[in-house]
This record gives sequence, structure tokens and C-alpha cells, in this order.
Amino acid sequence: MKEIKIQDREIKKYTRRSWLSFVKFFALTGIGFAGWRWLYTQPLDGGILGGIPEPLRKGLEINEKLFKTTFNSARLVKEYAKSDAAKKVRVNGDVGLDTELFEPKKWTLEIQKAVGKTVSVKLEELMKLPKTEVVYNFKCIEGWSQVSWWGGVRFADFANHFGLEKELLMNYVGMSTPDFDYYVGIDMESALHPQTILAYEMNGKPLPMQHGYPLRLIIPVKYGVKSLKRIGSIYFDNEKPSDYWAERGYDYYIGL
Ligand SMILES: Nc1nc2c(c(=O)[nH]1)N[C@H]1C(S)=C(S)[C@@H](COP(=O)(O)O)O[C@H]1N2
Ligand SMILES: [Mo]
Repeated sequence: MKEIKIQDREIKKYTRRSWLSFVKFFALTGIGFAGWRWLYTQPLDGGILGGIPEPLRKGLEINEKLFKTTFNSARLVKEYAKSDAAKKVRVNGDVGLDTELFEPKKWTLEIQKAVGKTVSVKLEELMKLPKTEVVYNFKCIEGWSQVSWWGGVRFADFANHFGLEKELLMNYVGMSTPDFDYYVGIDMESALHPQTILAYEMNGKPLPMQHGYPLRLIIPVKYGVKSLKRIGSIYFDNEKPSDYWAERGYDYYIGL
């Protein structure tokens, strides 16, 4: 008799428990659904395609702050031997690389100084500066990566050579293709990272056209999107410069 009573009570307890989880399940699903609906009624953050809901952008901005406080500019990205570098380098993205209107012989790099003046620099001038090579695992957010070998001038060496001290005090560097179709914004700390280079070589040879001839950015602390091919101009700002993929919803900072 006694045993049966205990079992009875146990059964009641469990029935009550499963009833409670049932109610909780529906309540939480309801909250989740309402939250999701709310998110998609929030204003978008702008950008060419309308951007992403503001609360999501806030989330990215919080990530960015965390990243900035934990990012150690002295930390180097892992390097590989030149023999590990891919011989066939993958090509990805051709925005701003229209070849029809582009005249390689007339190309110069335009540096917009903080106060008014623009300085035009020829490739030969850049090639006279100390060369830095980097062999690292290039990562694209689309899910592929590849060890590749690049050579050029360190952004920091370039900036010192051209007397950009004032510009370096600003928060961001902006870079764009000569036709302004592709553009990136880089936080100054990452631009001055010792492995960030303005590259004019790939696998020890001049950059092939599709890889950004005559000059591209190689920034190993970030995903491939920021490694702008065919740099036309470089500018400086305290506010975030426009960024092609950030305008399309990606993280602005997009560090590794
Ligand atoms: N001008 C320009 N630069 C660009 C892109 C682009 O579309 N246009 N795509 C970016 C992306 S998403 C990646 S992954 C790399 C790919 O560089 P690769 O073609 O040399 O592999 O270039 C970046 N730089
Ligand atoms: Mo990419």
C-alpha cells in the first residue's frame, strides 16, 4: 500500500513537470518569435543595400570594441616557408578591376594628405623602399584559405618615407581602386601592423592583373575582403572610411 502511494505521488510530480516544460517551451518560443519580428522591424543601418538591422550592427560594434581591446598589434600572424606557398593562387573578387579603362602605364598611387595636398607616387619609387615579404594563410570569409607569398613595402615604412606622421595620428586609413568601385577602411593599428604591406609581387614576380596589378594591400590580420587589389588612392580619417563589404552587412573590423 505504502509503495503504491509513493509511486502515485511520483507520477503526479512528473506529469506536473512535463506540463511545466510544455508551457515554458511555448512561452520561450513566443518570446523568440516576437524578438525576431521586432528585429526585422528595426531601422536598417544604411549602406548601399539598406544594410542590416541596427541592433545587429550594435552587436558588431560591441564585438569590435572587444576585439580592439584584446588585439595585440605585436602579435604576428603565422608565417610559412616560401616552398609552402601555392603556385596556382586563387582569384576572388574583381570589383574595381575593369581593365578596359585602366592604363597600367599611367598608374600612380594618390596619397591624400591630411591638409589638402595630394601626392602622386610611381611604382618605381615604392620599389626602391625596403622590401618586406610575407608568406601566410590567406583567408576568405567565403570559406577557403590558401598559403600565399607576397612582397612589397610595409605600410609603416611607406608612411614614414612619405612623411605621413600627422596622418598616422588619425583613426583610420581608407583605400580605393582607381575607379572607386571597391574600397576598404582599415583601423590604424592594423594598418601599422608589421605584416601589413603594399604588395607589388606575388610568388616573387610582379602582381598578375587579376591579383591587383600594380599594387595591392596585403593585411594578414584580417580576412581577404580587406586586402584591396589595385590601389588607386589612400586617404586618412578619424571617422570610418566607406567600406564596400561593411556596407553590405559584414563586420567592419573583420579581424582574425
Ligand atoms: N579591387 C578588389 N579587391 C578585392 C576584391 C574585389 O572584389 N575587388 N575582393 C576581395 C576578396 S573578398 C578577397 S578574398 C581577395 C582575393 O584576393 P585574390 O584574388 O588575390 O585571391 O581580394 C579582395 N580584394
Ligand atoms: Mo573574400
